[in-house]
Amino acid sequence: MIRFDVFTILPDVMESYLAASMVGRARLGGQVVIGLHNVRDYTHDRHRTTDDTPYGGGGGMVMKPEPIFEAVESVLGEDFGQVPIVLLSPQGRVFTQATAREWSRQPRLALICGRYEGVDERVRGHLATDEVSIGDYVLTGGELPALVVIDSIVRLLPGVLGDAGGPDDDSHAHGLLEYPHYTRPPNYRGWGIPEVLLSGDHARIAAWRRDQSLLRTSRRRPDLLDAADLTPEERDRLSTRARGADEPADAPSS
Ligand code: JD8
Repeated sequence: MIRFDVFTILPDVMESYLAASMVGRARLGGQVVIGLHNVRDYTHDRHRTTDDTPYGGGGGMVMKPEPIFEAVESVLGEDFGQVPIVLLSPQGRVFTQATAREWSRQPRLALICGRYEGVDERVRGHLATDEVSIGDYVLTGGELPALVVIDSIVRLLPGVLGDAGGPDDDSHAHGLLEYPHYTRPPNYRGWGIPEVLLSGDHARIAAWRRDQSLLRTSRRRPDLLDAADLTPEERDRLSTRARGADEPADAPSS
């Protein structure tokens, strides 16, 4: 079981996604508990103010430190100091599958979502223990990044994905892109499927899939190959193999 505590001024927006997705099922199954905490509930003024103008001037608003500190300290209680407190921010290190795997072994994680121009720097310096970004593009706040982090961790938990062919089978598990997938019909608008997939020869199918993963990765994401889990033979083959177009699809099967 893992517990997430999310600090946001938009808990309702997050709840609608978290209720509907596979994360929703994991919550019903008791593998995940998600506490959504409205930072506004931790303000003390009549207007429940969560943001203010920046010192030094300039445009935009900055999220005030007090409601965020008080919310996190109050919710984490005795666990404060033990739990990673993650700030979602474009300035963080990029969140990867390796981070998802590490955090999936934690019993509890706190996620702070800013809005506007971001949070007062003291949140970053004196409350957050980690700062991550989900990628190099600009969003309007940390809520979508927090959902991304939660989703990527929840699907790694035992018993969440249901059947076999789970997390180990997919893209990034070995550091390679996925092989092509096909389902019925075998001929759609004249486009067939690779004959090998109809052969019933499981060794040949596994070899074809591995080969497709390697070829795809070397064509589309050669940057992944350094860290990928490859045999010396596979590395040797890739270095000598022409990195041409993906092999053309096999002839239609019918
Ligand atoms: C948190 C406020 C908006 C960002 C002024 C636009 C993560 N990969 C990512 N992209 N964007 C975010 C992100 C954006 C956020 C906040 C995360 C809080 N904003 C700000 C800086 C410029 N506005 C993110 N993780």
